[in-house]
Amino acid sequence: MSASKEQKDYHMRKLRTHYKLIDKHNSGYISHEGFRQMAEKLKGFARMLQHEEKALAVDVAFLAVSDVLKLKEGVNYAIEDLVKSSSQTLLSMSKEDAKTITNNVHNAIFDVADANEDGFISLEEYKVYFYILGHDISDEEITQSFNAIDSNKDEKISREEFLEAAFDYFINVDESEVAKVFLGHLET
Ligand SMILES: [Ca+2]
Ligand SMILES: [Ca+2]
Repeated sequence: MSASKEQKDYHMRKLRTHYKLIDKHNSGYISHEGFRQMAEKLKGFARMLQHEEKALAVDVAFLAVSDVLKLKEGVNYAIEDLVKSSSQTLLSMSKEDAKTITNNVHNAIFDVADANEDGFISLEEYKVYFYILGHDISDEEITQSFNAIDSNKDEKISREEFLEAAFDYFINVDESEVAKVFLGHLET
């Protein structure tokens, strides 16, 4: 897949937005441990609901991501370097391989977020998911994200809608409505 300069810049903007949310102290750096902490928060929530198998799935998914992004334990990565390298990595993969990765991670996230296990993420569950992660996103932005992902407008997010939106955010290079709000406003 070959992307134009504009498309690459846009893709990097989305990744930058994601990494800045993980970098809670605005240090400009993310470590392997930074990703781990995100996984630990989701696992803790799954365990609280006694969903042990979901906690294990989160572990597997996050290990796979740090493997793809080639993150090593104990190393701090400057966010800008990580944005460039991970954008190149993701855009050089086949769409099928990229889909496998985003699906693995977001299936695990979906299962954790769907706390009452009815097969959908409600707005309340979606808010709880963001509170668990501790991402600095306003309630209004969470609601905008929810509404954009809910493409059939039935006021709940299905697994298909969630996987679709995640793929659009992390892999597609063209601007879309859902990517503008998926993780709150995009960083410049
Ligand atoms: Ca649910
Ligand atoms: Ca829906």
